[in-house]
Amino acid sequence: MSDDFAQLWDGLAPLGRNRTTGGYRRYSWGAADTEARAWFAAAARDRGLAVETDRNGNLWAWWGEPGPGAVVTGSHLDSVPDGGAYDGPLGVVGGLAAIGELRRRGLRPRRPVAVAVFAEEEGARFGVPCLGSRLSTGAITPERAAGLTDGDGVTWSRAMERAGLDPERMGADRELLGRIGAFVELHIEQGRALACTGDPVGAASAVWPHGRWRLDFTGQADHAGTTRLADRSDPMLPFAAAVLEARRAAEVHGALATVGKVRVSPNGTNAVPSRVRAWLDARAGDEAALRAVVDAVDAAARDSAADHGVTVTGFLESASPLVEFDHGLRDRIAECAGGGRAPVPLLTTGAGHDAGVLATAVPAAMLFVRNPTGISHAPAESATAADCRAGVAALADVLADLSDA
Ligand code: HGY
Ligand code: MN
Ligand code: MN
Ligand code: MN
Repeated sequence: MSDDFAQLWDGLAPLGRNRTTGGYRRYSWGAADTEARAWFAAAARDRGLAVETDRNGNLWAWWGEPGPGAVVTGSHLDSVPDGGAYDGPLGVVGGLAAIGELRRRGLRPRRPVAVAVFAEEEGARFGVPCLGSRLSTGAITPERAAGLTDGDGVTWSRAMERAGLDPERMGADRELLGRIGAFVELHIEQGRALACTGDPVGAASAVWPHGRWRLDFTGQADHAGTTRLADRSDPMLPFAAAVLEARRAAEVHGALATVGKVRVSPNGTNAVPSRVRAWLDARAGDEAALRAVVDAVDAAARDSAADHGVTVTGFLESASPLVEFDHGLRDRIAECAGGGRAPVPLLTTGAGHDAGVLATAVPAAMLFVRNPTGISHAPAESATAADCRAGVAALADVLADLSDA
């Protein structure tokens, strides 16, 4: 394996990294994301790929005329706040490096091959994850996407316009999806399964059902030093009850529930808040467990709000059903990635991916690269160079196989 991967990696890794925390802050259409997208387009063109931006802001780098039966790989460049280096970029850099590897082997695909970069995969700025791939598959309407806003009230449409795109063109892209014969995303594993089995590479079998709910707790702002406890309508209390119930219910139902984002208004030390806005991220191996956790949190929030004279309103921001990847493609890539030895292990994941969204429209699958600590969505996310190379080599084998190279 040439050190094409290392050279590409060194070009992208510094973009958007926060020097203090070592984490990444690449928010869609922001300066760092724009810089990373420009880096991708230049690196792809340097490799003779034709680069286009689709109607929903996703980037496509084509090897060969875009056409039916295309074999597509890729991932995303945007990050969560202070995200790790590999979540997304490993699949983007890995895709470019895998094409470089096919060329190094003197292989010429008989089908078009492309590397895609999907917009707003983390939903860190506009709240709905996999927004670019959801728009392309019609999983979200352009009307709803257009009105999504970031923390400063900037809409998705406005941000697209500022990036030089026409939001009026947003929407399901059947023509583009019709070209795709198979989509295979390379991604760092966000867990420790491969670290436990000792395999550098694995393949995904399914993505858990998961979703994001917003809870608005509205009370009465008041003075912290003069308002009697009995006279308060403090939204912080039902918020706290909801957070504790999320943890309890998740334990009971073998699920995962997180409240990692909260906005307090007016957010003053000496003021009883008027409003607490919080987001619940819940995930489970099956829909029933997921539903049970969300219902339990909703009930706890409402009961506590009633006790404290607070109103609570819940909004479903995004939901993703259980995704079982295409069995034929899944098994074929697991075999191929095994390189003539045993197929690589199959893993379920609680992490959402563009591959999971695209799976509703085209045959899709995922390859995972070992994550020695399992840590992700944090600056400490890591993967060894050897395992990244093993992932790229496996992806190259898969692309060669699927594109009849
Ligand atoms: O949050 C997730 O599941 C993924 O990292 N977008
Ligand atoms: Mn992520
Ligand atoms: Mn990701
Ligand atoms: Mn993804």
